[in-house]
Amino acid sequence: MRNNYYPFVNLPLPYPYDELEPYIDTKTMELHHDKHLQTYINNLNDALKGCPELQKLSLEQLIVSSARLPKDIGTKIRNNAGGVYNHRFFFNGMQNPEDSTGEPCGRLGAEIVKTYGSFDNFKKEFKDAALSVFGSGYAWLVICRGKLGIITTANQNTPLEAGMCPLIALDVWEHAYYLKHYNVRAVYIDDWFNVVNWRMAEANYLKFNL
Ligand code: MN3
Repeated sequence: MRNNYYPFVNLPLPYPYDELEPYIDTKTMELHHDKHLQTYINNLNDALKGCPELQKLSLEQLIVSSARLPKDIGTKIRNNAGGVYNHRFFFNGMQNPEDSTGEPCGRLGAEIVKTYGSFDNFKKEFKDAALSVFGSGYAWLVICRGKLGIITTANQNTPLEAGMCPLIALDVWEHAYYLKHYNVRAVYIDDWFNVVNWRMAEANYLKFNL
């Protein structure tokens, strides 16, 4: 089930809350999924409640068309549809550290080495980008005009609005790490690399890069 249309429901995580231990703690996952994501879902449904025309649009269509909507509802839809899309993408892009390949594989793995020189250098550039987000936002590995790129987005903005195809997302809002790491975002980023689902990233890459 993808639940890509109104009314949106909070799909369960694709793994148990404690699946990402010891790198991402159970309590953070419970709050992040059941409270933070749930709030975006509720607010998005609330914004769409009286708008039958907009209810026909998919989550992605809502995001890319939000800029053309009247400012008050456009902003509400952009922020909350983005919050739903970004969190689903982030959660789906992680897995049990025992199952993670630890580094990118297949054609994506080869393309990362070609673009960044080595996986270690990619990690360094991605971490620098994630640390550079001022306030709340995300770091992403994307395809932009046929090439790999590392970008950041503020708040709940998405790469979709800029016409980019996301492969991997890292949520760097403080609620993603504060319980375990307090204010130390750098260690959270290091920990996150242990639970990246590179097979999912590869599947995203193949889907967008045929
Ligand atoms: Mn979050």
